[in-house]
Amino acid sequence: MRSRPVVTLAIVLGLCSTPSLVAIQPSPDPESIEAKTARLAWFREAKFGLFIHWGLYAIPAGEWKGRRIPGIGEWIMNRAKIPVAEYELLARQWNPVKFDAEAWVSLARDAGMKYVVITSKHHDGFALYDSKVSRFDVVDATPSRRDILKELQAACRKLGLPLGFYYSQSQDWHEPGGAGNEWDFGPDLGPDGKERKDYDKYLREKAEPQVRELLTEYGPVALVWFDTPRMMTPERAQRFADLVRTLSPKTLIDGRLGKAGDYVSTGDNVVPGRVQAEAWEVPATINHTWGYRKDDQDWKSPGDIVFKLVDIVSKGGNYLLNVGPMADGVIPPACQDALRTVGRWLKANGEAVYGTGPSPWGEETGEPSSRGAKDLRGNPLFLPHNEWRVTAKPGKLYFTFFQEPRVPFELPPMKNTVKRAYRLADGEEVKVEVENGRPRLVIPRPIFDPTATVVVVEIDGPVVEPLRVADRVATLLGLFTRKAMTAS
Ligand code: H79
Repeated sequence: MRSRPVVTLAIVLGLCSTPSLVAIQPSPDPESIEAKTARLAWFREAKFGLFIHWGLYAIPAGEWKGRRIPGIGEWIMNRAKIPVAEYELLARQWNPVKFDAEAWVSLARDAGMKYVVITSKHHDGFALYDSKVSRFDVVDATPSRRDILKELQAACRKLGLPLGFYYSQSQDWHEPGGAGNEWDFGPDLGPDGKERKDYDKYLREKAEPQVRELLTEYGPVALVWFDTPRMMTPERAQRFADLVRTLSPKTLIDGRLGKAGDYVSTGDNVVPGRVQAEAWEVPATINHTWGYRKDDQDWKSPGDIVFKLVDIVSKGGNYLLNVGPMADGVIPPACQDALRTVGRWLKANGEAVYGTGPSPWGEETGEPSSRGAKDLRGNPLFLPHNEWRVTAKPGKLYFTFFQEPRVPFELPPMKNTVKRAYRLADGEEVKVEVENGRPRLVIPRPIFDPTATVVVVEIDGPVVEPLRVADRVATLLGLFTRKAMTAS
């Protein structure tokens, strides 16, 4: 049974745009389940994290030699087929004079985010810290010489936010043995599918020692965020897992190592349709790129971000929302504004998010198309419903409305009785009427906060006891019988 949620997740996602991205793996050995649950406790509470993609690619910012290079900004070396020797020269221009680690972490805190994950090394191979096993890093190769991760680690410690590191374990376009750079070093695989590079040499001499450095010198490391596990056999993935587990047993492993981690990572920007029991996380962009691109200022609105956060949390997941700082070290101001607005909403309504459990129902998130329509990948088309979501804590349900209900809002079926209901942001009582045995909320119009209004419903008993169809029929029959009896 334990593997089912993961399978369902994969089916609902209908993924495969980035085939390697979701770990569809059997659950880990039983001996580790307790340890895993304990490791995951903070992560399951946190719900909302800040992802940061920063590196040399912030300098060209989507443009190379006067040409606009389409696609995600951190892929520019690949998309423009920039030779290593030329890309390396960018390091000489790296001088982020406005970088202020505390400003970044304060932004995360103000946005209501509870953890930070930054690219320690992306596919381009450039490390944002002083690595002893490579000179292609922010201290050895740049005039700035500031150790970005050291400064961030100090800021996160000071402000009390856990810090995790993205690490591209497979792709490293700077190294002849790393995966992905086929323009300088030829194809990773031959026509026979056999590996043609000394990939294990790269793993042994760069990737594994760098992960070791991060875990030992930049700890405590909240999590390691591996990505795109090309050529990651279970044995190779296990070597990384062993490093993490032995050097830092509390550190979480994401879902893209190449074997099951502590939680499932969905595809980039992919939100599953339904509640998932397993811990999971959506990595997502705030515009359309991870690394900064000067031509992408299309920031998601605060309302959109709040919806996505509550939607994800009501399905049991975490939202890891990315920003791409500019080369001078500043996070684009418009994107900061959107995040701070989300933070103000969370200040009043965070009780409906942090530490909550998912929806006790789940049918509210949408339904398969009744006409049997298929999506682009041939999977049954899922039609989401986006009017409201619900999260839960013992004895309490948090209904978040993203638009004004058109009629009094009938609570989903449950055996529990409703004790009272009130608005979360200001504590104002919300009237509960009972009609045909079903309680409904009478929500004053116009709705309090058109972005998202939370109504807390207190129930008897700690958890919702769902009312099955048979129970509902019985209730209705009971009512009819009573009515008939009083009428006669
Ligand atoms: O770090 C971010 C991305 O750089 C990384 N994962 C997130 C968290 C990622 N690596 N690979 N992918 C995402 C899939 C990449 C797909 C594409 Fe492309 C890159 C589409 C366009 C550029 C590869 C190159 C496929 C077409 C061109």
